[in-house]
Amino acid sequence: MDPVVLHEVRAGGIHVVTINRPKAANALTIEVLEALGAVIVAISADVGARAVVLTGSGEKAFVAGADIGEMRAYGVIEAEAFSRLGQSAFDRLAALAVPVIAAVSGFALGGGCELAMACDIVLAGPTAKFGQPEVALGLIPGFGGTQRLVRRAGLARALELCLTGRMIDVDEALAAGIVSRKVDGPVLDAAIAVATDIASKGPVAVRLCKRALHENADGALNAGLAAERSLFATCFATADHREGIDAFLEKPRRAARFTGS
Ligand code: CO8
Repeated sequence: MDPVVLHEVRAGGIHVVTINRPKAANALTIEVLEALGAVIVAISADVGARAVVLTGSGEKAFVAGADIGEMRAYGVIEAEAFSRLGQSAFDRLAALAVPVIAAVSGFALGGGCELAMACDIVLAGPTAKFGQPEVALGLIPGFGGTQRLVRRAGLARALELCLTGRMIDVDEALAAGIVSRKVDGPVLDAAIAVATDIASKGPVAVRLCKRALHENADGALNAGLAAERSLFATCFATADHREGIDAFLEKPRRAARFTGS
């Protein structure tokens, strides 16, 4: 049996993670969520990690949601445990120190839309379709959709999408703030290119920048500005900041050689 989650570490500290159940539109089972959790732990332990690309196998789907067949047997207790498992995997993905880039082709529905929204950057191709169709199954989103969609797309759009279960195309998802950028060529290649670009920047600065954007995202402006100030100042304790500034100021200007220190 093929592993349900593939994990490959490419040159330059780029981790590529693929949800690998193409015959079931990459639907999320307990096994997938546990395997994803284990991969996230491995990435967290890699000090050389620079960025993560997350995608689904095949062209049909990024992830078409939680596995509906598996959920059929659930009672209230099993459903709560399943929701907790998915939320915790997605929270840990979002909390990785390095940026996570979703490469979305095809369906990103239910848990798939929720998974994409747990990523820092969402790249999507022309076939991408997003939605929270759970109400059609007599359910509600359970892997963070009611919370992350509001934060990304605003309450009015989130209510309309969750209450109708309507599927939207990539252009509407881009306008809603679910997608960061639409790409016309192969989405995985585009995501690797973004990861490679990020990997060429100051590694400590990239991590601190991600933290500054996420930290206090829901809180008061003053607390967010204080966190930003402190993280900004921390950059000045790195050798990389001096290298970045020197490389810019040198004549002729040169590319910085960051060491992550
Ligand atoms: N679960 C299990 N299998 C699925 C899923 C899914 N979510 N989506 C697709 N598949 C399977 C199909 O059953 C089919 O398998 P088979 O060939 O063996 O019959 C195969 O993938 C291909 O799918 P289709 O034949 O249906 O392909 P279509 O092109 O006709 O349609 C769609 C593709 C539109 C993606 C359609 O399959 C669909 O609507 N899928 C369901 C989408 C959905 O409702 N997702 C939300 C699920 S609920 C959820 O994610 C809640 C998350 C939180 C849960 C926590 C609560 C406890």
